[in-house]
Amino acid sequence: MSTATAIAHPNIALVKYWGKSDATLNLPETGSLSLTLDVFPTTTTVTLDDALTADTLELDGLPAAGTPLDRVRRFLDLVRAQAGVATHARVVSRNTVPTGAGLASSASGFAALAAAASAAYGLPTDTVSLSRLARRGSGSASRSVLPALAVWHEGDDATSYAEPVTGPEIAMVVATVDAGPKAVSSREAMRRSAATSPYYPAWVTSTRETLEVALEACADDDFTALGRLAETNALRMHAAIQGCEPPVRYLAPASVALFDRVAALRAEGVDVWGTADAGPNVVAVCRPADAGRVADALADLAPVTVALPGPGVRLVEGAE
Ligand code: 2P0
Repeated sequence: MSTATAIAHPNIALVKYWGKSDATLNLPETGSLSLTLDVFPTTTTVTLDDALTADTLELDGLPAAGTPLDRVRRFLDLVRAQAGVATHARVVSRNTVPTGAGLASSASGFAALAAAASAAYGLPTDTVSLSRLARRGSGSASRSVLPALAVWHEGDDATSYAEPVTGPEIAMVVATVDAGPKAVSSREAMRRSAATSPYYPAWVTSTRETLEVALEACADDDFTALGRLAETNALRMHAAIQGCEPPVRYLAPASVALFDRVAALRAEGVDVWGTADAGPNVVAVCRPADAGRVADALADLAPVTVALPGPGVRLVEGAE
């Protein structure tokens, strides 16, 4: 019985992915740039089983149904088609952060699933193949295949994958405002933004420009320029989201308070910038030497976790 286990970590984008050019192939409208973290790993085991008539999914110790199971089954259908193998599988996945908390559990989840499923079904496990495959499960998962800084290219099915980027030393202080599931999924809000937000075309144009400048800042080892671009890009994404009909708003009063605290720290001379994904949690982007001070300054507003650059996805020994 073929089985494989993989571990992947979430990533936080400095230049965000928000919108698709192709929903079936899961191609992004623009490229994006992220940091894979060293916290909150997902461990996933895929075990082929001839006795199964459908794939099963256990998520954090409980049998999963509904959307999570459907997404895993569709993903494994793709893997089976590529591998030419019909056998169904048992998938056991464990997150160290609550699923759907806005901390990119789908990124670590589908990166780990892509690696474990590729190994179990006999598909290639090189980084490009895994990144392309992980993209089909969840766009941001293409970046969690890579360690540390990674750029995920827009393009076509063959060329849209993530690659490593060399850049400045970065730490991230994750401030968890709300660990519960979000009211509107990022997939739905992304679709709604493209379909209804009058700011979406400007978001696409500006993000393409921002990504180019951000990659230059990485090449120049310019933390300050990269941090500033990241905060601007995040607020522009939320502006585009807030143009949706029916309305979507992810930032909460506590999120705004955290952005204000980050700005106050900057006024005190700390090189720190804010970002936020599709939820109320705020991530402070700073130099590693400042991470302790930043964490202390945010801790009365929300529980904080200090993260450093983390590893790419890896296959490990051991079964479920
Ligand atoms: C990002 N997010 O770049 C952006 C910023 C959330 C806000 O990628 O539909 O779960 O599965 O491809 O990857 C979240 O979107 O969306 C995301 P799908 P995904 O990190």
